[in-house]
Amino acid sequence: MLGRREDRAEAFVPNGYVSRMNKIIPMPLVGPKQKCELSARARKQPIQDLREWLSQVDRIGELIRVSQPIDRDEEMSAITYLVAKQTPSPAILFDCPKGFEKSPIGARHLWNILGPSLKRIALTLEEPAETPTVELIRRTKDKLKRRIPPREVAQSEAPVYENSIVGRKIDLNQLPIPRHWPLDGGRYAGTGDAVITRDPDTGYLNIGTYRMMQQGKAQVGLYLSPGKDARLHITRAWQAGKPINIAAAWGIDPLFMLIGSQTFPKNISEYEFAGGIKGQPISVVRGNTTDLLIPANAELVIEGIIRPNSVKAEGPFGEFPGYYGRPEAGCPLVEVTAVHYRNNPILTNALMADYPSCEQSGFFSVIRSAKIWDDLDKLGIPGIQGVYSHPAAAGGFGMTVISLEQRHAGHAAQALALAAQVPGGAYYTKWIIAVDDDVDPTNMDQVVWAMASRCNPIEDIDILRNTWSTWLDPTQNPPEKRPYGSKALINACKEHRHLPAFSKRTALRKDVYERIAARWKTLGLPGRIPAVSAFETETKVIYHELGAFEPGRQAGKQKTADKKPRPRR
Ligand SMILES: Cc1cc2nc3c(=O)[nH]c(=O)nc-3n(C[C@H](O)[C@H](O)[C@H](O)COP(=O)(O)O)c2cc1C
Ligand SMILES: [Mn+2]
Repeated sequence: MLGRREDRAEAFVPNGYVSRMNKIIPMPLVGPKQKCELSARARKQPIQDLREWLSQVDRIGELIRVSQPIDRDEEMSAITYLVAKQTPSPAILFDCPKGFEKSPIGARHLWNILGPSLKRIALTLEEPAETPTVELIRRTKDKLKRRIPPREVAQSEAPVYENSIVGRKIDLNQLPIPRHWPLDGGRYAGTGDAVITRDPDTGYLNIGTYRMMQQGKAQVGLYLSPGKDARLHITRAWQAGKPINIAAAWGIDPLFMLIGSQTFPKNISEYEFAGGIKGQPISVVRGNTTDLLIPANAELVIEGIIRPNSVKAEGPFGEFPGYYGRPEAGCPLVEVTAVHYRNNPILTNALMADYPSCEQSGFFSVIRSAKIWDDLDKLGIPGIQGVYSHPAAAGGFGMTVISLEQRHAGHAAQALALAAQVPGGAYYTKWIIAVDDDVDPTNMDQVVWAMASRCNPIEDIDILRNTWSTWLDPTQNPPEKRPYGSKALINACKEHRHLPAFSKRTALRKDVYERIAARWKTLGLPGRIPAVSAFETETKVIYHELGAFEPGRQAGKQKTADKKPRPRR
């Protein structure tokens, strides 16, 4: 479970995070299919589609297949809610949605896709399953700097075109679209999905993960928070009196959900960042009834059109903070023009709930953290040692912790203000906390210790008002006040002004730690020696702000140092 760091046995080592080596999971050679996938993996071939992803997840023992009939209404979500609270918490493939045994499409359902499993999150990001958390965030952050444009393939080469239904033959009732929560306003398709729209101004293709409520045989509603890219595209098209095309992949390689749920620049396609993570272009194929490029290896894709000012009421829906959102009077209405799917397509579902049952919680703690860190890197903010969006904070949206090596006066305050407002971190977040580099941002025990011992609330808390938020924040009341939010910036770093005088923390000597580590087992001590993030050091605090670069001329010492006669040369 993500909240329990001890399960991951990893060390937070400031200035490098060199910790336990990644173990490669041994993979048994069973059957010709796996053999072929193994050799692909040996060539470091990235995962090509959801089915390959599932076989890798199966190999690490994190896939459960339920073959008994399960009701798509509340049962699948209930099982997911409960399994997500277990450790380990496998992904669940429901092979037999109850009542759909004779459906010509034969769709299956995947739930608890990533859930709280850091192993599955790592695999999705093309990293070894055992990669320690901060290292995984750091590697992902670096990969986000690499953009690779998608590669268009012919329709004949695209698995998603195995089957196509267009026009009046479309009947979404043939799909076991599920109801997640008892008071939901309808059934929701494409929760763990990738919605594709083209920006009417620049033509770039956006990928966003947005839920869709079934509204009819060939109609779905699209819920879009203020400021989200598809919403901006639709608004621009409607301002020009034009319809807008849309496609949605409802069964995807989970990487699309990771990328589709982060805030990227509003003029660069998310396909390029997904390619960057894979280290290879994403295969895309042209739509049949739209000019959009859709993921060629998706399980099921719908294409559709949103006509000017066509809206319909939708919701409520059990949302990421763990509360129902309010019903929306008018959500863009998609008329579905085509459905393409692979044989027995697997639909990807994302439950929104309290932690750890919220699908986005676990992976936000990695990809959102990486995105914020990448944004700070781009701005050239030095000394950042780690960034962490805590998964329990409203689906990972609510809190950002940054660990930094304080390098100058005002550095922590600057990092806090920017982390609060960079594109990757601005939406919803209420608590932004800065800690020093000896504090592991992923370890709440350490963060709370820093807040309680290094933060002086009257000095160290600032508030930002009228910030980017959502109608889904239950605390903005009366609801008419929404969708604005506020943010608290909490400086839990040692007070920079008094760094040389700040009380020294108690820490073990490294050589003593190592001596004990060497004898841990023979002393009969339990388990493994715990990792420690700070050791006693002799290093003096260098404090440049007094204008004195010379050794010895530090705060507190200045007077005596000044009195000493200069040595003769
Ligand atoms: C499973 C899941 C479902 C989501 N559903 C919605 C949604 O229905 N509406 C919405 O505005 N954002 C939703 N989000 C959040 C958006 O994906 C996220 O804000 C993202 O930045 C949107 O992409 P964009 O920046 O390209 O607009 C969801 C996120 C996840 C992980
Ligand atoms: Mn976007």
